[in-house]
Amino acid sequence: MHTDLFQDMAQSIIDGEVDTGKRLARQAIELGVDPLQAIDKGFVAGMTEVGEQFSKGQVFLPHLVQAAQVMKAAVAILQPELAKRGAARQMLGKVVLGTVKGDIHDIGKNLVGIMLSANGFEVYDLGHDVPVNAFVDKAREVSADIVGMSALLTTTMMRQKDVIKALSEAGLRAKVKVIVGGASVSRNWVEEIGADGFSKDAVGAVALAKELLADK
Ligand code: B1M
Repeated sequence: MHTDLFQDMAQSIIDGEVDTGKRLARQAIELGVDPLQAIDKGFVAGMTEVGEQFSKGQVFLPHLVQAAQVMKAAVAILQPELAKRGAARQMLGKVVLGTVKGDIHDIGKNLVGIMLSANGFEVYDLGHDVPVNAFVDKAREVSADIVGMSALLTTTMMRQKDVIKALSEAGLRAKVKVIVGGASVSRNWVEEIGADGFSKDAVGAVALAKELLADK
C-alpha cells in the first residue's frame, strides 16, 4: 500500500527537492499514512540510495547536503503526527542523547530522539559534535537513566568508547545504561566498548530503552 507515494518520497531525497519532500509529507498525513512508515519506507530509503551513490562516486557532497535538507524538512512536518500517535503516556525515563564529537550526522539521532519522546521518554538532546564531557555533565545534572550516542563515521565511533570511560571515571557508569547507534555500529562494537546495547533503527532504540529500564 502507498508504494507510489513511498517511491516519490525516496525520489524527492535523491533529487534533493525540498518542496516536493514537504508536499509528499503533508500528503501522507492527509491520507492517514503511518508517519513512521513514510519516514522508513519513503525518505530513509531515498537516503540509503543517496549514500550508496555517494560511496560509488556517482554523487558528491553537495548532493548529500541537499538530500539531508529534504529529509529534515519532511521529518519536521511528520514529527507532530508521530508525537500524536504516541499520546497517552507515562514518563519512562530520562535519556541524554547526542551525536559524538567530530560527527555532524544528526538525522538518525534526531529520529531516535523523536521516537523516544513520542514513546514517553524525557529526552535531553545535546545536538551533534558533542564533547565527551558534555554527555557526562548532562547525565549527572538530570540524573539520566540512559545515555544514547550516535556516530556515523568509523573515525568518530571511538568517541562512544571515550564517553563510557568518562562515565566510569565520574562514578556514573553503574547508574546509567548506555546505548549506541549509527550506520557502522554492530553488536561486536557494543561488546568491545562495554555499552549496554545498540539498535539498527529508531523503533528498535525505543524497544531497547524500555527493555534496559524494565528491571531498574
Ligand atoms: Co556523510 N557519510 N559524511 N554526510 N552521510 C556517511 C555516514 C557515509 C557512510 C557515506 C558513504 O560513504 N557511503 C560516510 C561514512 C564512511 C565511514 O566512516 N564509514 C560519510 C562521510 C564519509 C561523510 C564526510 C566525511 C564526507 C566528506 O566531507 N568528505 C562528512 C563528515 C562530516 C562530519 O560528520 N564530520 C559527511 C557529511 C555528511 C553531510 C553533512 C553532507 C550529511 C549529514 C547531514 C546531517 O545529518 N545533518 C551526510 C549524509 C546525509 C550521509 C548519509 C548519505 C546518510 C546518513 C543519514 O542521514 N541516514 C550516510 C550514508 C548512509 O548512512 N547510508 C553518510 C538516514 C538516517 C535515518 O539513518 O543516520 O543511520 P542513520 O540513523 C539510523 C540508525 O543508524 C539508527 O537509527 C537511525 C534511524 O533509523 N541510529 C541509532 C542512529 N543513531 C542511533 C542512536 C541510537 C540508536 C539507534 O541510540 C542512541
